[in-house]
Amino acid sequence: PFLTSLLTHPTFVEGNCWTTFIDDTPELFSLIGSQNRAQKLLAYLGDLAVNGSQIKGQIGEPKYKGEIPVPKLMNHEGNEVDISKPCEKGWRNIFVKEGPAAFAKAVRANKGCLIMDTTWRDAHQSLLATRVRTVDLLNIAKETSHALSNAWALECWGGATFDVAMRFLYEDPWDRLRKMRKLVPNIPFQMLLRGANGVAYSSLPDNAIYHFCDQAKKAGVDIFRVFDALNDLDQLEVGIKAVIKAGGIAEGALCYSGDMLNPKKKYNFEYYMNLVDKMVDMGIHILGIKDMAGVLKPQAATKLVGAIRKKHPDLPIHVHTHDSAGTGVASMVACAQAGADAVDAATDSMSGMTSQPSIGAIVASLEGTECDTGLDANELRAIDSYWAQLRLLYSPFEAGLTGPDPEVYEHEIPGGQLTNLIFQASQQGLGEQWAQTKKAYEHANDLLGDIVKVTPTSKVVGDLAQFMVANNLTEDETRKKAEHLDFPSSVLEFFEGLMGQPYGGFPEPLRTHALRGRRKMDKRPGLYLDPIDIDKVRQELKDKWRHISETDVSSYMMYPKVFEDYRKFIDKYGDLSVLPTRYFLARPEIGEEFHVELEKGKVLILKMLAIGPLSEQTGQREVFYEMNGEVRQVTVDDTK
Ligand code: 3PY
Ligand code: ZN
Repeated sequence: PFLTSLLTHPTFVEGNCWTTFIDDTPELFSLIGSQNRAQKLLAYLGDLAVNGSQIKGQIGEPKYKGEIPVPKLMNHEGNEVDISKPCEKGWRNIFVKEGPAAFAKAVRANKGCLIMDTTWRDAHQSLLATRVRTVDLLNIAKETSHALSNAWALECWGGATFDVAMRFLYEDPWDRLRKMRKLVPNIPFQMLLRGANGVAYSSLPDNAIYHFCDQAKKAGVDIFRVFDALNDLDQLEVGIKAVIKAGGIAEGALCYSGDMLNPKKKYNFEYYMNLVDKMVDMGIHILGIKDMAGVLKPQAATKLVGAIRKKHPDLPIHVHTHDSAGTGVASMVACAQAGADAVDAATDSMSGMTSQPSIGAIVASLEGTECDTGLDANELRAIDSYWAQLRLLYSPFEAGLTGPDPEVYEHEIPGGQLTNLIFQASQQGLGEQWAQTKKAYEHANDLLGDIVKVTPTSKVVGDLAQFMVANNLTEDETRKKAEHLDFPSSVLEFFEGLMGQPYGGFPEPLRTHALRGRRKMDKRPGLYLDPIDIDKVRQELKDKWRHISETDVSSYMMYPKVFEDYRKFIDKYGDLSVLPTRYFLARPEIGEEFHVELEKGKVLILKMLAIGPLSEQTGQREVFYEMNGEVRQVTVDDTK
């Protein structure tokens, strides 16, 4: 391709070529760059055409493959909102100009109850296996900056979105963050940080967490919701300190579990109040109440939020929930009325069940009261019309939920995990076994000492439950036979202490029986880990991949193997984030024309012409595409 670019370059053709021509003509390289990119893109499209989508978790093709129009926004006076530029008004300005303490003070002084929209993170993590791609967020970003300009924040990063981006969508999560930030300069961006685990599934050396938070703040995160899956204060402290050092807003979150109004349950009112006091002492700017399973009933919400409000009048309170039981709106309204400064909700068509409660329902419920959200229902509805269609495009990742599951008050499975387990059960046609799995989850939790369940401890309980079902073991039998059972690795890691210390200690003698001589950590795991030599890691990555940014270093420290696999994929197929989702998930019809903008102004016009016959000798097929008017072909291994 280089020779072709050179031979066809106008200067060369005119015979005006001098010796430094190649050095002085950088567009030659960009031309080769885009030809290379085009060829790599064709390799992906060819593969998809022959072998179908290889995206993990995808079942079938999208239900809707048409264009998704970006809605017009009409304000309450009936005038069209000018969305040619992102909105500049919003709560983020206070943070940017005056810092975290000023932000906390301003939201405390606000009369109503603000909303955090979770659509860009938890809602699709809980409903669509975290598969929503960057391009689909960017397409609605400017409009969102206007419609939600009065929101507390957009939750748009962290949690599972980080590894899923690289692992399954072949995207750089940092690139997503930077691009969203450009289009939404005004609304605070919030992320979910798993304390000393960062965005991974077990503890990392502390310096990796500090490095990560510093990079995340620089790339555009404002508010960090920091939690620990066991409410282990030592684990939480690592994350909180790293956020404060990075200059971010530290939202320290307690994970709400059980039912604090039920005197038989382990986690009571005093337990939660003590956690709040300890986090306040650590210097948090905001208190988060993280109800990951949606078990915070309205009455408990009123009592807990009311008491915190009274004891810590200057502390902003922000509540998160899932609507699994169907009580999400009622609980969030109760929180607002008890003095919460912000509650979480998702756009209507991405809300309900294992996701957050509906933003429209909460806004309407609080409208005109002293807890008014300051959001405009019409503008929210316009944004929602985009999401209603987008959800159909992502239909291959639907778990098939049909209604609420109030049994969550018993099994306490977090929203995201509930969707996963239902999906797995429906794949295996396990109607009967699903009921059994939910019961086993309850029993597994009891066996482990009734622990707080959220990533990564929820996986421990889930793995143990599936292990018990598969081996036909009751709770009692598991306890009795523990010395002879080969427990799932996550259970052993939990018992070793790799996820921190559970409240009330580990269950004995089960822990000792299960570990059979493996190590037992009694302090936070980070204290046993040596710091990472970040300079060395950076150099090694540069030697291997040449172009390495500081955020790549962070990705690698979080997920070494996932990062390397992602880079190998990019080397082979290029950056696919530019490909519209419909063509990322499914092949086009023969003759259907579509456009891909490789970069600003460089548009490819593509049309699949034919898929050739299978060659008996090579096991390959030729796929023919028309690209900007020229016929191109790719050879693809038929692996079907
Ligand atoms: C995550 O850790 O990804 C969660 O969403 C926990 O609720
Ligand atoms: Zn959640």
